[in-house]
Amino acid sequence: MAKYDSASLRNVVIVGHGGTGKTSLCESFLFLSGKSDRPGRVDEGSSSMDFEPEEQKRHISISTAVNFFEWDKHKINIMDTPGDSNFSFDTKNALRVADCAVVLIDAVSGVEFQTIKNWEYADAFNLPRVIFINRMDRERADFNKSFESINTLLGKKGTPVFLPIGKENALQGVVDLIAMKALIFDDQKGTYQTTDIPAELKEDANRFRESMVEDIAECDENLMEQYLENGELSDDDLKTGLKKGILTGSLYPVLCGSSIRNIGVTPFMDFIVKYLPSPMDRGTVIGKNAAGEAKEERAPEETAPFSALVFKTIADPYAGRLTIFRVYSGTLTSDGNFYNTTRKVSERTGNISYLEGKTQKAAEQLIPGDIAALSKLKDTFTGDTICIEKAPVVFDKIEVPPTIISFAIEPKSRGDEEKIVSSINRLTEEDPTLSFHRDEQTKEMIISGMGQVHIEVNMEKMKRKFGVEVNLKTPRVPYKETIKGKTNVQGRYKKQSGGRGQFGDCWLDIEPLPRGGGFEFVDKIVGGVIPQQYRPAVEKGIIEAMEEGVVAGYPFVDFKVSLVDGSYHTVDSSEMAFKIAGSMGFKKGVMACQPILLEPIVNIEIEIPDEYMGDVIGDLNSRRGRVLGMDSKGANQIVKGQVPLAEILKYAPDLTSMTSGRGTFTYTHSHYEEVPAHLAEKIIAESKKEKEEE
Ligand SMILES: Nc1nc2c(ncn2[C@@H]2O[C@H](COP(=O)(O)OP(=O)(O)OP(=O)(O)O)[C@@H](O)[C@H]2O)c(=O)[nH]1
Ligand SMILES: [Mg+2]
Repeated sequence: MAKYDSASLRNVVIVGHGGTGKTSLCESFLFLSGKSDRPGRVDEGSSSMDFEPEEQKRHISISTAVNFFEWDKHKINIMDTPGDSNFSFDTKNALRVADCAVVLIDAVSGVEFQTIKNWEYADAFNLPRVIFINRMDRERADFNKSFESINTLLGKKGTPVFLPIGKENALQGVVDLIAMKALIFDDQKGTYQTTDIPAELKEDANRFRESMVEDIAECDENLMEQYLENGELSDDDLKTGLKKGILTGSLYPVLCGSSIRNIGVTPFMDFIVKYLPSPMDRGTVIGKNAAGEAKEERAPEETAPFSALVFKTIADPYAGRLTIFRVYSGTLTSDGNFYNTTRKVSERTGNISYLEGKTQKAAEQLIPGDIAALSKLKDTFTGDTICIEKAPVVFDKIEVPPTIISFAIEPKSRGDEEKIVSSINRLTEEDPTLSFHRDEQTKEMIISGMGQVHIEVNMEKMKRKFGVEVNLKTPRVPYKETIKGKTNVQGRYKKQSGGRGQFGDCWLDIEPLPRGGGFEFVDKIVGGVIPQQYRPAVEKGIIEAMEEGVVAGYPFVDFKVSLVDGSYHTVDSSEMAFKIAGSMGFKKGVMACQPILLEPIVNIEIEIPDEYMGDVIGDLNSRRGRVLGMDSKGANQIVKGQVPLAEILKYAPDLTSMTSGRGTFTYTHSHYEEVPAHLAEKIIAESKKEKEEE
């Protein structure tokens, strides 16, 4: 491999809605640059970028794959991201470390919702972008319509620099509006002939060329002056203006082609080299110092202290952990140490490699801006900043989003519980959006994540990598029980059998506490009607009994018990006897206090485009939810409300179908409320049935 400097490096992330051809475009790059001898096919499971079995089975990408190719004396690092929103965390991390994004749009569907989301993420990083309208060879491909959707749905004016020649099956090539030439592709190998623009496209080409020149001129005052004077720009000015416009985000060039047929791809590779920014063009980045102030500057120079951000981790049960990072400054050699500022630990560097899809290629020394991997690190994970200890810096990482769906998992084989815990820990190393806990109340093992597909994919991975199989179930709702009324009740336990008997007797005042009040016990015994040593036993008895309430066996909360009176026997009384008396008093007493079921209520925030407001609010009402407020965020609306947890266990897929995938939501536990009577009956009946089955 040739040696490169930072100016001849490109870090390109490929994003777009699912199925727009991102992986196929990467395959085309690899094939046309000579890196692979035939283009891998997603549909045949032969793609080197979709190499995980879970990807090959579904024919979608579920994880960012990193590779590189060499083109025209440049090294182009490519990051092929998943289009599915279940795996957005990976996509965001790749956007975070890239120097530019290729945004893919399908020529039939135009801009789709996940493309809008990715566009918004890219906005947050001020990432230069180029748009590629792909799949121009498909039936009903429509360049103009797709181009217009950029304006209407992304709210940005795209600047065409390629126009298609022909479409659908008759797609022949592209008009290059910079050279004002037609590129006709006569085989599937990416080679083309340069000809004059066909007569029937001349008018369009002239019109689009003019608007392209105008857009470029608008990026720079000097260019604008020249343009106004001459009505054109010189070739050099046009090219430097285009590059600058892309870098500053004032211009979004639009190209087109077909990744499967390798049409328009080779000139796109030329375009990447000529016009997309290098790490040098992107310049100095700013990180935080030890005090958390954003003051540490790092330039993409070899002499600068080494700094890099980890944006992905691959956990392989055999090869160990692979930690993938992007260098921001300085270099790293394999024979030293580095410092992890996020976790404040030093680690040995070990082997450095470049990623080539599934495999790696050894790398000796890294240049500023490069993307590479370290193997078998112990303490370094996604989001960590690594650097040299003498020049610490912390770069902002992508925060792990809150999970939105949970399942209870049950091992298929008995005794696999422990293996599940250790396997999931390994999976979460690779994917921190997966989370696991054991519910204290329901005793279930709960796995949570970003969507059903996300959980399913991870359970498949667990089976493949660690040999553990599980069943997924809807998790139980952690209902609780409480009382609405008061009572004064006696708990009396008396047993006489031959020798020493058992005797405990207590009088309890039972009353409700406000929601969230928990349990309170007050000892109001005066004098010695129950000796001091037995009174705590009454409380213990109640605490044990309240674990399983009288309504449907759920834990009892929000009530107060005062021990007000009682009696004892000098021989027969014992702690045990008073414990039983307390428990008996509790059970009898709460039955007389209108016991009820409580259910968890969550705070929910739903982000949706305006047009879905009516549907989403109507649906929330039908789930017994209430809207508490609304807000706007960019072009979207945010609905804030509260809803019973039981009603949103499967909200993620429902919201997706209600909003064509454009809605997102988060929720957090808020408080408990009484379950409406008609629903309580059902819950009680179900719990009874379960008990009988046990
Ligand atoms: N006709 C046509 N089909 C294409 C083209 N590019 C990709 N496809 C097909 O479109 C489907 C999706 O392609 P992928 O490359 O997997 O798309 P992707 O954007 O990587 O999809 P995700 O990874 O799921 O987000 C596959 O069936 C491809 O064969 C193209 O240029 N023309
Ligand atoms: Mg893909």
